[in-house]
Amino acid sequence: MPIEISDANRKQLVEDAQAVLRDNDRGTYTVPSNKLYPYQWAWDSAFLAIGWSTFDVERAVVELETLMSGQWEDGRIPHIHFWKPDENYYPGPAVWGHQASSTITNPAVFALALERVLTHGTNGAEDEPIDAKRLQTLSIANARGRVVALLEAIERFHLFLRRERDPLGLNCVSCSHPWESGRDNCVTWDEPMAAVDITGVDASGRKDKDKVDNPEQRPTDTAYKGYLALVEAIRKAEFGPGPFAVYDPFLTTLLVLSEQSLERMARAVGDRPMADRAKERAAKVEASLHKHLWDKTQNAYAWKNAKTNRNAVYPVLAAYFPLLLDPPAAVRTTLETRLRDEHFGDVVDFPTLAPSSDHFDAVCYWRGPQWINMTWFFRAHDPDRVDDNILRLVTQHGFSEYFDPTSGAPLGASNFGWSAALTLDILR
Ligand code: 2M8
Repeated sequence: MPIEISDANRKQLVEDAQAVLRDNDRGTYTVPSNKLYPYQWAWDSAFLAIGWSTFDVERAVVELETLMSGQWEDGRIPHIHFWKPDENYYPGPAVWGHQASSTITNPAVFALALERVLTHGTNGAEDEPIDAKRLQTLSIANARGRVVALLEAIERFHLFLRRERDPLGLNCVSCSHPWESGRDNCVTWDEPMAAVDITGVDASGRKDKDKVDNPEQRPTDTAYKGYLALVEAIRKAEFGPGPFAVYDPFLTTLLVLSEQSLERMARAVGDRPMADRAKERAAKVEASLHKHLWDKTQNAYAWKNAKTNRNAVYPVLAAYFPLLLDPPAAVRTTLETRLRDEHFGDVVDFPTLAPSSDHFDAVCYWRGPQWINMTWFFRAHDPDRVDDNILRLVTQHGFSEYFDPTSGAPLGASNFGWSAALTLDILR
């Protein structure tokens, strides 16, 4: 039975979600959680901007502008901006070897977010592409100039990914650290991380484990040693990619979707050359995803370790993101069937790892729990199911960071930014 929410409860939910954003607001950026993550995180801010735009479009645009103001010369958008020193998070600037920001990046979701902000800011329907006429109704000062500046920054970032995250020239996206993918301790990284030397690495500075109800909800110390070893290797490589490079169908899909968004927005602001460039890149990356990361023998999209050239497939939700594009018909059928069989549950759908996997862990971070941002993407595929799942979780358990997919129980931080922000998007 789909969840039914009365008008009064709906109104309350909107007020509660807006309150989370206000609580986590630091003026020009929003932290994911006051308790666990006291800085600006890149892909969190993209989702947060979407949330803000449902009730304050100016604030939404400022969120993205702050994010882009810390973009590096090479186009990189760091995954964390350390705008104000804060002792409550580890690793901080001293470990990264960079005062202003971390030195790695995050999934390409910024064009998608900006497009959604513009849709909300111009009162557009969900599926109505943004165009020049509608853009004129965006009620912020100097709207066109500000949108153009954001588009240019986003294009520089897309070019950074093409230049710095494609070591084998496959036209797909790899990541140089599990944190770049946002899916920190996902099983897709177990094998490549096992090759990272963690001898002598000290993870005792961790602050995260004490901030959750049960440390088992967080990655292990061994995993953290690996993350810190890579941070150090990247620092030694003068912030070049370091020793870890794994092609990821999830990151590659997000780049295609973002290039498609960039194309539509570039057309709306009248920049045809940018729109044409984005269109060409989107087509090229999508064709390469289906060609290079679809593993015919294993009948699934694969993670390709660029260091060993080995493909590996995993029963993770991230493997189904190509469904949001235009895969060959037979591939689509295979994926749809498997998604239904392995990721639709009795209590909660869209766990990050199939419960049938030997590695499934119902409470440990990215190794099974349901994450609202991951689920939200599947609105393009199955909106009723997604909305029902998310609204059920947040009405019953609050805006938690993640949820136990076997019970719906809340995990990690409470009052978590993107959980509230994407609920606002759905309720709009
Ligand atoms: C988590 O990652 C950070 C490291 O970047 C951490 O665990 O300290 C992930 O869930 C990531 O996807 C998210 O962006 C970040 C902040 O919410 O937390």
